[in-house]
Amino acid sequence: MQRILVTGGAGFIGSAFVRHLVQHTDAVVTVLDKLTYAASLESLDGLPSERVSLVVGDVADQPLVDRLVGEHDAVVHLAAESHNDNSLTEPGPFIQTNIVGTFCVLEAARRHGTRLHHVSTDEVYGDLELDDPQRFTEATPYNPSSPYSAAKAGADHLVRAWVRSFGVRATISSCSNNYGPWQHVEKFVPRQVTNVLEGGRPKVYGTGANVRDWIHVADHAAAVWTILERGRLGETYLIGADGERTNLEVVAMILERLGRPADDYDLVAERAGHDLRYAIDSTKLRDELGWTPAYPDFAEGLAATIDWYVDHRDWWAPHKHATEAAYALRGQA
Ligand code: NAD
Ligand code: TDX
Repeated sequence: MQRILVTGGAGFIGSAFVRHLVQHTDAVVTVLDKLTYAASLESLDGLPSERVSLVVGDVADQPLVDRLVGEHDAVVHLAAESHNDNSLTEPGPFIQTNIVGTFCVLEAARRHGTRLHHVSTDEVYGDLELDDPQRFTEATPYNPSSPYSAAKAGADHLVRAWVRSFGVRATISSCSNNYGPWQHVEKFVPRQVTNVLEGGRPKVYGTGANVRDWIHVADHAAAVWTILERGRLGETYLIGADGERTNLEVVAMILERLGRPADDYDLVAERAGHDLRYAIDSTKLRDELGWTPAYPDFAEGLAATIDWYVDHRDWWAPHKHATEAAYALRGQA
């Protein structure tokens, strides 16, 4: 039996990881989460209280993090400000949580000798040309574009330095774009689905030619557990499910599923510094650790996710108005 501390465990991916731990392991889990606007306690509803407990607090609160890390066998660190558009409006919280928060986790892991897995993103590598035959690998140089991805890159560099300089027992994973249930309506897929469900239209930045490499959140969660269990210390693993689609292709799939015409969307203002394309080569994770996605068919996973949003209006509707108001202020509504 392992005691695992999950920072950001009330968020979209963190809660999927906690559900994975409850369903597939005998770990006892503590969630440390500040419960920002992005958190959802409903995503943890129904989990057994003898297996999962919640501490409401800040990952940048060093004494709190030090105590909690000392009480656990492993830390999986997901707590972050996660939305690029917010980082362009107000970068401060991204520096504080993503960099200072990771520093606090690292110092605690160093002091207590606790195993750490740090959850990062493919965005640290910057972007690729649309026609580039290459995909990101673990050897791709860091080249982040936005305050969000630069803060995540900064955190990754701290983890690598703490591994090398202090022998902290850590692994890093960088995953591509996640989709699935419980994702906040600010993100691309939920925003477009709920726009349609509210009688509006999808809002696509720029030309919509940008490519993202989609993976179901349950596959990301399973991959993180695989790396925590069997990953080599000090290594980075890229997580992806070969799900490259242009934004317009995804919008077309959403419109079709919801019975709307294919051209029923709006092109809106471009995102500043908008990365063109992300694409993950996850050969290392697959060959070395034997991970494969359980949701290899993006169309199928997306359809199930759309249906989930149709069925969970009570969950997302209270957040929709404020989210769209923020987009309107940026000229992206
Ligand atoms: P999210 O925004 O849905 O959840 C983040 C969680 O962290 C929330 O519950 C929030 O309350 C919590 N949090 C924020 N600041 C905190 C703080 N200071 N102290 C404690 N808790 C805090 O994000 P997500 O999409 O679930 O992403 C989780 C992690 O995965 C992040 O580190 C992100 O960079 C990474 N990631 C996300 C994606 C993706 O597609 N969403 C892809 C690759 C990597
Ligand atoms: O309304 C929109 N219209 C639009 O065209 C929104 C919200 C997004 N977009 C575009 C921007 C991107 O090309 O869709 C794509 C996906 O956008 P986001 O959902 O904001 O994701 P992205 O910026 O790619 O970052 C995501 O994947 C990597 C997560 O939010 C990050 O946390 C993760 O690290």
